[in-house]
Order: sequence, then structure tokens, then C-alpha cells
Amino acid sequence: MATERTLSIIKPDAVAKNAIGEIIARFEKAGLQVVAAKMLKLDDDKAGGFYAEHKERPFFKDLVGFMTSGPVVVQVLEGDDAIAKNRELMGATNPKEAAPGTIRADFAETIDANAVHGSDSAESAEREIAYFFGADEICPR
Ligand code: RTP
Ligand code: MG
Repeated sequence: MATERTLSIIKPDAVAKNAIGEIIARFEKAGLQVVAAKMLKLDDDKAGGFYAEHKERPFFKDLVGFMTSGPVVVQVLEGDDAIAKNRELMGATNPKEAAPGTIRADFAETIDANAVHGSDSAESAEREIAYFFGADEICPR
């Protein structure tokens, strides 16, 4: 298995629930290491640019509104198969369809406020990590 990096975001709903620690603990227990992290309040431009692939989708405006509704925690996770492993820990986009024991099943209520983001491919991970972090902000161990 290849060592990979992926971008994770703990979204405003999970931050508001005081679940930052419990969510990061799941990553660490699964063997992923946090090699970069910061808390940010996104503005419309930063959130809209991040989700640019969804610009034409009917839910885009609500998505940007939600992502700017409160602080988020962005992290780079590193480990074996990190991209797929993180998506597995997150569960399905719609928490009602998320497998029991996944982050979205346990912390999210709706498809709009679904607790976490994770990169969906190696190409997305590379773009998304560079979108939030400079090379000097990433600290591999
Ligand atoms: P994310 O990018 O946030 O990790 O979520 P994802 O890959 O599981 O889902 P994606 O298709 O990339 O959609 C991004 C976010 O848009 C909202 N969404 N709403 N109402 C809808 O049909 C719908 N579809 C997607 C979700 O909040 C999703 O996380
Ligand atoms: Mg996505």
C-alpha cells in the first residue's frame, strides 16, 4: 500500500458540536497521522473556490452558505491508503445512508451539514492540500 496524503475538513456543524477531538481520534486510531492542521473561518470566495467543481449544481449556494457559517478545521492526513481510508471512516455523503460507526452516521444530521470533507482522489488531494497549506506548513514525522 502506498503512503498518501489527503485533505480533511471538519465542517462547521461538527465544530459547533464540540466534536473536533472525537473526529481526529478516529483518524489517529485508524493509523492516519495529522501532518498539518489549522482552524479557519472561510469566506464565500475561499469556500466557493474549494467546491468549484460543484458551481453549476443546484445545491452550490447552500453548500457555500453552510461552509461559511462557522469555523472549520482543515487538516492534512498521511498514511497507507489515506485517501480511501479517510472516505471509509467518513461514510456516505448522505448521513442517512452512511454505514453505522462512520463519522457521518455518528455526527451528521443532513446531507447539507455532514460533518466532514475528504478528498475523493489523488488529483483532488493534491489540489486541495495546496489550496489550504504551503509546503512549510506540512510537518511529516
Ligand atoms: P465532500 O466533498 O464535502 O467531502 O462530500 P462528498 O465528496 O461526499 O460529496 P460531493 O458530491 O463532493 O458534494 C459536496 C457536498 O455538497 C453537498 N451535497 N448536497 N443536496 C444534494 O444533493 C447534495 N449533494 C451534495 C454535501 O454537503 C456534500 O458533502
Ligand atoms: Mg466531494
